[in-house]
Amino acid sequence: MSCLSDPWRKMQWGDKERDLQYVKDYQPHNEEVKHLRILLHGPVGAGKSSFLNSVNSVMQGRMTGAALVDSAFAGDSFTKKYTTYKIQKGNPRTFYSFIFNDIMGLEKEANKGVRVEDIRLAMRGHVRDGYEFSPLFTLSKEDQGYNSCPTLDDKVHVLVCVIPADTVSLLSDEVVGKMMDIRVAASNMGIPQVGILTRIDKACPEVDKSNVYKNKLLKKKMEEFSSKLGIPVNHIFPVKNYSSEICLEDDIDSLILCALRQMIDFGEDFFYNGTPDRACHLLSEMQSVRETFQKRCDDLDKAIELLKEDSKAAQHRIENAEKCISSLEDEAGLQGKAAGEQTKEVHALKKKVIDLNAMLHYYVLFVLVSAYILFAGPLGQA
Ligand SMILES: Nc1nc2c(ncn2[C@@H]2O[C@H](COP(=O)(O)OP(=O)(O)OP(=O)(O)O)[C@@H](O)[C@H]2O)c(=O)[nH]1
Ligand SMILES: [Mg+2]
Repeated sequence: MSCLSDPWRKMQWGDKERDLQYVKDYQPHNEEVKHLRILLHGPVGAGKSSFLNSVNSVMQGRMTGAALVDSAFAGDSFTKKYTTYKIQKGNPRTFYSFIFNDIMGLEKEANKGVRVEDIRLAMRGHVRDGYEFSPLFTLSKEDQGYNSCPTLDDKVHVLVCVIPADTVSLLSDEVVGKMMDIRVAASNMGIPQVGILTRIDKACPEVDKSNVYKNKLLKKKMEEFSSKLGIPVNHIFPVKNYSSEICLEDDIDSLILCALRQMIDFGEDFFYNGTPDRACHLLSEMQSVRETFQKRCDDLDKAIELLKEDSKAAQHRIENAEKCISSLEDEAGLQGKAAGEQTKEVHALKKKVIDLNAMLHYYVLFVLVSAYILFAGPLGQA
């Protein structure tokens, strides 16, 4: 494809050092935050991890590879965890004032790739560093990876939509739909958005990296990106990530630094864009307080339900015990009656024995008297 005689976007080429100094000196103009948080999102294999490696390399002045990149693209997202990348400033314990969050890529199928709801939670600061995304389940409040009280520092301050130039035309409606949902959520939270068009060398192998804005095909790709996702063309930046190179190149660095500088400037709008963003921030704070409150109420409801079940079970046991007692009482009553009858019988028997004894005494007396009469009379006469 032919080139334009004049670039369609003005860039001050060769001013790489100025942009580098700008991003190196950057400090957020808000005392509540230590750093500006930039979240990268986009389809699987778009070059998200490669972009943050490229930024790291430019800032360090040497090739680096902190984020793992998939060199043999196998279909599923290579990045699985929510990972924060800080860029070292010289000595190992000091870092630049902007940080990146890399996430799992988006996929066409509903149960594959990162879930839109998880990205919403990440933007609100609810996802802890190291959380492993599940394509099937959204991060829940009970999960260890859930940060229930995010600070302004934990929230995302600028959202970067990463699209590969060589496949922008092939983006499925489903992936575009997911990205639109994420964009709408970010807009509602007052998060500024930037787009980067990666893999420009793949889409236009003949592109002159020292003046990408003269390339007609690339212009068309950026317009396609803009119309598909609704991001204005002047918020989209073409980049070539370090992928096969072994040394830094000025033209590649310039594109990366230009994109990074814009991210920082757009991100600053999150803090200082006046009332709407501040209101959005307060709204998001209120939302998180509401969520915490709702969670407590849910817990209380659960506890009450459990107590109700316990009291039902206790009531049931009491009823059973009462039934047992009454049947025992009935049994005891019957046994008491039987015992009374037996006592009566014993008394009757005793009486009989006494009567028999008395009869026996009379009988013996009678025998003795009779014997005396029979034998004492004749003996006296004799
Ligand atoms: N030629 C070229 N290759 C690139 C560029 N950016 C990324 N790549 C390659 O594209 C492939 C995917 O890049 P990744 O950085 O892993 O993409 P990702 O968006 O992090 O992908 P997931 O983590 O799987 O979602 C890798 O092989 C990279 O080397 C680029 O600008 N030019
Ligand atoms: Mg990745």
